[in-house]
Amino acid sequence: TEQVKWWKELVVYQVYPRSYKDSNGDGVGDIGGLIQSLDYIQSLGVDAIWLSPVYPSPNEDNGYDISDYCDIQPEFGTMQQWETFLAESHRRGLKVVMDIVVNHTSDQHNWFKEARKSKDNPYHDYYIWRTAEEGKLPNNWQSFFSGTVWQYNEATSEYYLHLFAKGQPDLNWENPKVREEVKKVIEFWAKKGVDGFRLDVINVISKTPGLPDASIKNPSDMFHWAGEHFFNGPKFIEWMTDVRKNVFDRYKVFTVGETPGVTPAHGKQYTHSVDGVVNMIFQFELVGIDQKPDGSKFDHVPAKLEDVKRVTNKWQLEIGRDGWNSNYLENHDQPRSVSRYGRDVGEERILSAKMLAAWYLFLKGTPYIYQGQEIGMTNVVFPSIKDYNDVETLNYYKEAREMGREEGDLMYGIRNKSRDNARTPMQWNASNHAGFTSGESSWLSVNPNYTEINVASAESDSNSILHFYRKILTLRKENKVAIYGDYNIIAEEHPQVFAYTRTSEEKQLLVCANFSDREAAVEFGEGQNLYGGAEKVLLDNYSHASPSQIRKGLKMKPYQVVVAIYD
Ligand code: TEU
Ligand code: CA
Repeated sequence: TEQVKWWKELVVYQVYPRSYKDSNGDGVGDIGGLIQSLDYIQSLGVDAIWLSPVYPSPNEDNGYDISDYCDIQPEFGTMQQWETFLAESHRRGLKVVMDIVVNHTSDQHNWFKEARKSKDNPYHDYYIWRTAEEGKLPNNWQSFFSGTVWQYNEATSEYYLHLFAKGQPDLNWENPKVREEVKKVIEFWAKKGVDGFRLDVINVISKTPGLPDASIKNPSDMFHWAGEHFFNGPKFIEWMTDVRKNVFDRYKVFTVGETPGVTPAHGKQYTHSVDGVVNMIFQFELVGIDQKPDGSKFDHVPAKLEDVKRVTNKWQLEIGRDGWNSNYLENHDQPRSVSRYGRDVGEERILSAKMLAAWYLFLKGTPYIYQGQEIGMTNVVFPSIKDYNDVETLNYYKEAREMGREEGDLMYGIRNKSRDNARTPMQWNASNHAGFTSGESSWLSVNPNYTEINVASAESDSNSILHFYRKILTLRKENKVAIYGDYNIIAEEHPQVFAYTRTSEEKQLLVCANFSDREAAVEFGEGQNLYGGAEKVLLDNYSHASPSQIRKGLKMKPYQVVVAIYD
């Protein structure tokens, strides 16, 4: 049976501090505002807070470009305030997960400032340099943020590699000194009592030796293209085993690796209970189903339930007993799930957000809830590209316009997929700027729908998405079958309904979610190994009397979700 582990039982809440709560009126979220919000976070029933980076950064990528790993970004507050945040979280029984971004630093980091001075500078080999013939680039790789991965450095007449923004030079993990520095950084935070680490884009640290050209299959889609030479590279396991053995294993911490470009086989290997390197990973297959096959994520097409089923089912089944999944619908890089997989207007926003919540929170694996997801925050419709902040979005727009792409077509993709959809300020109440800041403005405009979608109105509405999340998290805590039970899909072919069971020796959960805006009749034929025994409906997003005898099948209303338990 499944090994019992504390981090398998966690529900993690992600905070993007810049957008969460501003406590000093400068329009930028900060640690003071986060401390003020801890009672609210605790009230959700979550067990841990994953904090996006709060270290000093020039904010080319809003903190994922770090210029000092062992200090706090002044606009967020001080180290003293961070220590208070940690103590106040622990006092409330909340664990703290820090974001470790060590595939690259900021170009403002001292290491890089030194490295770029000269070829024989002791820090030069902390990064990846290449010379190239006049007018040629060292290779044909494209950055995740558009354009070449090579940036010229006058002082040494070389190019440096950056898989992300120009200001995010990749660290050279082949250099043992870099690996030592990384272990020191993680240990600095582990010693402070941090309970977990989220490892940013960790499976790109090992590149194919020689950095050869990529065979261009699909030039516009970075993920499925040049990744052949940096996703899951040859030394990844060796280097991360060293970090795990010499740091993670020596502290009571858990780890989640952010790993784009992985298959379930990688997932199983990386999270293996004996010789894995992290406890769980974020996979990107489910967030890759709604784009044109020969396009990038901005070439948006609506997600299809058959793909949600195919991908989810595969990951649930193939990670196996020795591995472990994380399950997420949103984060600071993804659009809002009710806009992406449900409907984000009117009554259907409430129904579909609740359906999505129950559907994913009862899957097997550690679930992550992103700030605002619990109140059904939606994508934002900004009038113009000038309203956007995200470097990925702005670089994409610029490059696509230069290539002659049509404005309307681009804005459709950006409105559906820009990371800024997740970064508009948290909507606390219906007062000015949604109660996010007492200042005149915020660094990114508040979604105008904050007047109806906000925490305060959700708290006072017993039928709100917020209360539904709280109920689900309570049910997860009360029913261990939701953590450790085996997953099986049922009625797999149904075109509107995703139904699955979670089964342990003594209990069975049945989760039945209608992903469509139409009524759906679903039958659970024989041989679905459905338990007999007493049936108890635990959850239903339609308030009237729930159906009974669900095990045989049921007639579902649009976006209805029903959860029953059998023992
Ligand atoms: O994201 C890595 C990553 O793959 C995403 O940027 C993804 O490419 C895109 O955003 C969605 O298609 C991590 C961080 O989560 C992201 O915020 C950083 O921008 C990036 O690494 C670089 O640190
Ligand atoms: Ca502030």
